[in-house]
Amino acid sequence: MNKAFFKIALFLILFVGFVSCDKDNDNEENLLPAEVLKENYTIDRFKVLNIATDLPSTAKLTWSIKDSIISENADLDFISPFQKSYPLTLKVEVNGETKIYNASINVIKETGTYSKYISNVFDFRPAVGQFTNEIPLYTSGNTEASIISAAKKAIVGSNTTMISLGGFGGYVVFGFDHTIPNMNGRDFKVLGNAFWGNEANEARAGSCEPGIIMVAYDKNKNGKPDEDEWYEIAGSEYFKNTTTKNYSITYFKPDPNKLPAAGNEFWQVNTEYIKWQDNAGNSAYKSQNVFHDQSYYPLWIVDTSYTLKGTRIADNFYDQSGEGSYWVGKSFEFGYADNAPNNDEASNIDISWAVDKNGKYVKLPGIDFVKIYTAINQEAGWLGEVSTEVSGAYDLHLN
Ligand SMILES: [Ca+2]
Ligand SMILES: [Ca+2]
Ligand SMILES: [Ca+2]
Repeated sequence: MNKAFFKIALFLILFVGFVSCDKDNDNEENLLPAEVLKENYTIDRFKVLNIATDLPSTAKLTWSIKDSIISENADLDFISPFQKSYPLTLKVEVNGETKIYNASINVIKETGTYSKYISNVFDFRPAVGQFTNEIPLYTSGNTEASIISAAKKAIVGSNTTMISLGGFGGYVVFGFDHTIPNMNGRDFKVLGNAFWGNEANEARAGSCEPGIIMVAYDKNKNGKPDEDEWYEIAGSEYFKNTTTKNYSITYFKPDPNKLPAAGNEFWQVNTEYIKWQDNAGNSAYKSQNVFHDQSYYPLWIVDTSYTLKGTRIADNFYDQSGEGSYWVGKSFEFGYADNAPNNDEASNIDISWAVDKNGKYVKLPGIDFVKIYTAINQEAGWLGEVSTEVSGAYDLHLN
């Protein structure tokens, strides 16, 4: 062994180390390309810009506008209500290596004019109810399509009237002419006819008939809500054990010739009017009151029964008078339709409350469609069934 040997050995170790180190660098150069983003993106206000990347699955992505992280997904869904230019930064980390990419997103004014209100009604199927066939009005020969178009006349635009969804499960599906962006805080308002009762007796109670709100983002851009695009807004009752998920109820068409007569006094309800049955093994009758003598079963539905389903929340009405004369419905804290007066913050909804079927929060860039259905299966004495009313909705970000 001599000095020369050691020198060669040392040289070899250093050389091999250098080569392997250089090889690592080469690999990482291959993992992270020089270009990932375009220099500029252009998108209309209230439209979602999708920027897809094709990076190794082990890469950690951080999308930012200035100092705010806006996403950590592989793809970015960007939307803004403002006509503005945004400096976009994408940080990519993989195998301890970090690379920064920059781009600019130009949000431009759309051509044409958006409406902040509902622009279309896709579906309407009320449950059995005292306003069914009245709001909107059924006339002889009407089909499901004509009733949906009557519902559309009622709640599209700013000049709206009301539709009633009847008892549990009755629903309406509507949409907007743009995507309502999911910004910080609440994003849209649902209009109903809730009002407070005597606040000296009880605050935040009165005529509150909560409806579940579902939202959909038109991810596949086909202009309609698809089954896999729906998410439920998890209102204040969603995670409570008094709430029943996947509840379903079947209503049976009554034989008009075999009905007991209703009374003449306002509290005399016909308690054996329309039979219903739920998926928990309960069965009973919906009652008919003296104020409404039209059929409570939707007359355009030819089937002798129909089933409605969804999340059911606990009964919220009780008889405050103790003698059946004054029924009051308590308002829930947040996240429901027709649950608080239209000027109350509780009628405003945050898209960030949306959850998937397993109750896991989802991050939607915005929403294009809303479905509302009655969340309660309760008869409130002479007031009749608890039924959600909808008289419109609007985007809180569009002025
Ligand atoms: Ca929001
Ligand atoms: Ca769709
Ligand atoms: Ca109502």
